[in-house]
Amino acid sequence: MYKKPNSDLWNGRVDEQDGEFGKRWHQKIEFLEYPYNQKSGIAFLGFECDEGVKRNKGRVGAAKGSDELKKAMGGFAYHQKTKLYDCGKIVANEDLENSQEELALHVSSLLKNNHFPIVLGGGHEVAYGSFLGLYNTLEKNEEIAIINFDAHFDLRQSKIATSGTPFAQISKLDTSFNYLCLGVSKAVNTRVLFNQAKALHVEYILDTKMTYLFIEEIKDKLDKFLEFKDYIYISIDTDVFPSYQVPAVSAMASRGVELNLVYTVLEYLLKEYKDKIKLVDIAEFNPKYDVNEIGKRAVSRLIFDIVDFFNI
Ligand SMILES: [Mn+2]
Repeated sequence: MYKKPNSDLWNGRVDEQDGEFGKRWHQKIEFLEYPYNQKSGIAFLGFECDEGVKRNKGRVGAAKGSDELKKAMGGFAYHQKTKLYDCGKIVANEDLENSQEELALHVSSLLKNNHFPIVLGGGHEVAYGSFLGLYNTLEKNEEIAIINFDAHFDLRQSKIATSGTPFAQISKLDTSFNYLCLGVSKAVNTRVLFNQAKALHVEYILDTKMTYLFIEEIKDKLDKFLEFKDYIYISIDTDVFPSYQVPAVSAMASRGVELNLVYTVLEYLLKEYKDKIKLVDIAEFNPKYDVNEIGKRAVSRLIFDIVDFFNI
């Protein structure tokens, strides 16, 4: 079910004497409703969903993630030139498959109106809906590259959709499957999942190799992976980060990939491949398990940084 944007989520300090240059996001955010036909901008769309994590037998609570992130972003200083829109949210129900289709419809509409969607989950089941939204706008023979920052492949074979199946679902669509997973943990993905990744020609870098020591190898891998691809979809599962940086997730990573490294990789992608990147989503941020707002601040700051690259 679609819910219109809620202005109550956007609050922050007001420096009245400083005029336009003293403004913060809560003063600049505009509210845009489906079907989103206004001047293009960065479009935050929530996917309020616990159903995927519930079906995957994880710790639920990520449904509240999108509203909490919007609340956290209100206080950011506005440096951007681009318009910022809160586009409301899709509230999922027990019919997850249907809710993913509904999300896809909204993402397609944002893309057709030349917005840059940043979809805020929800569990990682958000990824199937996000991808489907982009996929449904494609002309024939166009290739989407998926870059997923995640401790897990999320390639589990299952009759029903869960937070552990989105990329397996995508691999079954009638398009080539180009998937690079950054930060995979050997400790939490079984050999079945590694075999599944191999069978689907999935590329990956282990969490142990996602450090600054390997930054050139990481960039090389990205360049090779992105050759001949038309569009890029970036998914960020916040359980890729070390638990001390983002404790607010269903499945905490004991090792994880540092926020700063993810920032550097995103900076590289957004500088080198900006025109191809069509869509970003943030998954698995679960405020229920946050500690003193550490996770909320880290994840919202990452969104700030992504938005900030659009100044260039
Ligand atoms: Mn995931």
